[in-house]
Amino acid sequence: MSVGAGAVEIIDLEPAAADLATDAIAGLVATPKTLPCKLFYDKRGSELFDRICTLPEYYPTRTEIGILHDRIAAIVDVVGPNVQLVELGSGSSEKTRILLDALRDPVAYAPIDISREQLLESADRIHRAYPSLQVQAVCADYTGSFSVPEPRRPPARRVAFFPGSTIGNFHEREARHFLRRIARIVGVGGGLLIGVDLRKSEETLVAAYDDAMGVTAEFNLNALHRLNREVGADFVVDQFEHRSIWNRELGRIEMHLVSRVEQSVEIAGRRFDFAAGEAIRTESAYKYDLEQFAAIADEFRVERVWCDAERNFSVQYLVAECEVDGASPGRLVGSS
Ligand code: AVJ
Repeated sequence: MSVGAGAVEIIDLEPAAADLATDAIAGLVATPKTLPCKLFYDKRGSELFDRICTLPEYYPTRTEIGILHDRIAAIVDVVGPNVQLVELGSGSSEKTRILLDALRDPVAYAPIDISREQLLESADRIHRAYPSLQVQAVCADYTGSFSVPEPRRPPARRVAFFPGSTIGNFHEREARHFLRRIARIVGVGGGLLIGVDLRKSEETLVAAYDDAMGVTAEFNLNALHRLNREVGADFVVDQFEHRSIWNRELGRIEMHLVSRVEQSVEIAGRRFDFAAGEAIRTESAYKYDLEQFAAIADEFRVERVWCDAERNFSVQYLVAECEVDGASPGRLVGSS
């Protein structure tokens, strides 16, 4: 589907309709019980997430925006002119605008998002703010397989933008695979501008996921409200409480919903029993050292890393390299 000359183009890859009940049940039969973190982002959850981003304890958003603002000259310098900018999960366009305001002659902006409504809204906003920029909205699940359309004007390179430290929500193996897929999508010499949250004191991390105003608790509990609303589950939400813990061994923050009492819950005709104190893990957010992250992004070369003064958060520019059978990337590029 494509709408009128000069308007936003929509490439609809028809992401499979999310089957909430199936995903929830798959997590709840596991030991320990889990629920997928994508459950958070219905309309209410997305609003709560936007509020989280403004909380004093939640340092990642303002720190990343600060780095982007302060280092934008250096960033556009390494990214270069005439790029096709591909955004993975185009939720908040505030970060995108910082880039688009400074990039030299970007060829096209291709936001990729699973939520059609949000995608069209944000693509349209960008189109109105940058009328001469080709906007290629791709409705797809960026964690699945997707392709990026060629822009009208040939780009110097493709650069993916993946802010927010959302990479932290992937387990290590998934993160490795995901980053390899991105490397293939941007191609050798293409780039990835990514926000990566860093290890820091347990106190700071736990507070970022358990704020004093209780917004994160509400965000977490909304997953249960959503299952009640959308698949007719019968969670008594008051009988669960939010918890955020630092798992030192695995290097991740975990959000849990802890059952306050012994109880059972029914979802789509299946019953799940909870012991008093039993937890459902609803999110993992891995926090990396720079070295660790570089090892995971193994088909990229880390070109530049920008941090805030406290080294709480990093914005990194990675360049895709071919890494096949130990052959040197230079030779591979030269011979292909
Ligand atoms: C920005 C989606 C990666 O782990 O920080 C914020 C979401 N969860 N508070 C994060 C989140 C709880 C989040 N991501």
